[in-house]
Amino acid sequence: MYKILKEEGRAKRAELATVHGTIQTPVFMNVGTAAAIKGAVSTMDLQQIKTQVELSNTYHLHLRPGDELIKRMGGLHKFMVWDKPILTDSGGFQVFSLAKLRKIKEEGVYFNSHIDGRRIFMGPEESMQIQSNLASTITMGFDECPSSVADRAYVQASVDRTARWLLRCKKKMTELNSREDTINRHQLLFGINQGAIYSDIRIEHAKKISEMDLDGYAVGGLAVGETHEQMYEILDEVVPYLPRNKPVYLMGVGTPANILEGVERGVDFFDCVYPSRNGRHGHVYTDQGHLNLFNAQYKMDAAPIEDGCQCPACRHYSRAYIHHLLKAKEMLGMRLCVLHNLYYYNTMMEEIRDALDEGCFASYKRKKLDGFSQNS
Ligand code: PRF
Ligand code: ZN
Repeated sequence: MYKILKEEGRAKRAELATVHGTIQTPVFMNVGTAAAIKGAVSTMDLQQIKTQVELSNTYHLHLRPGDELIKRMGGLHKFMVWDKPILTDSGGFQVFSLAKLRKIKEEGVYFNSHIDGRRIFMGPEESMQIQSNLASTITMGFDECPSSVADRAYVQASVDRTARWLLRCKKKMTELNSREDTINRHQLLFGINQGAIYSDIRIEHAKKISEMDLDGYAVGGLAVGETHEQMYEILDEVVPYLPRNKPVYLMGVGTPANILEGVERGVDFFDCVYPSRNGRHGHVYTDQGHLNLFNAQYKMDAAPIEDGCQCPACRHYSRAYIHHLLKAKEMLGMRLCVLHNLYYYNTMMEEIRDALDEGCFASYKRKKLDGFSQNS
């Protein structure tokens, strides 16, 4: 059950009740593609850094270790020891970004695994079966994410097929949820809007999928090469055509500034590899913009990454120590940066929710953006 608690313009403060607990939105989901947050971050750590939802990928877990193995191990929650919500992406996007020799047909996609090259088929039914085996909290519809430079005719044909695929996903999910041997029989299904930068195609698709009465709706196909301004424009145009009384998820986005702009436009859910990927490269986020701890200027800096930050890195360690760890290629250096970054994102989402609760999101957003521009 999704409930809007407060609104400010189009921005929503809401909650989504699931079998794995209630998600407070707006929320940033922490990306653990192959059932692990990269940077040696465990699910025990996630409990310390305000993570509400972990995100894993159908494509990766199907290839390795295999979703049937995970089902036999009791499902993804038990396997990775995480009892809060998990969202699984459908595999659509990863097939298109990682797999080799793809062939798209009406029935689904034939591709070669990026791990061992073996030929695999995945269509809407397969994606739902895999996500049901994983027993995640929220599943995503199987979609094609056309390139941001694809021509209009290609995008139209692709989006029409993605809409047909979504109907097949819904039918299959309904069947799986009614089976005795399904681990999580309350799996939710979110549909994904596509249409590249063609707003009329996106709006038509948004209307069509809104009628399918799904548990939530995602805007996919953004942050794939278009400018930030184009992305904001598309959100301005498309979000009003998605049901207001359902959660909205902006896939693979983004920077702290992108998230603030997304919230303003009515987005509830976000996910992105930036905090973990950048952390592994010594890039850390602060309210004054980002720092690169590899930089020699931090060699003797006794301050924490960010003054007042209560994350496991800042509570104990100096910039100088983390700089040393990074230079010495000690894994702990990466780990501390990733923990700080995820804590930073999760804390920003908490501040956003508090600001919405108090009706001062607009001024919070302005202040936060002003801070970022000091040092970036
Ligand atoms: N589709 C799916 N997953 C995604 C995307 C998409 O378009 C994106 C686009 N930014 C990220 N992850 N299924
Ligand atoms: Zn910190």
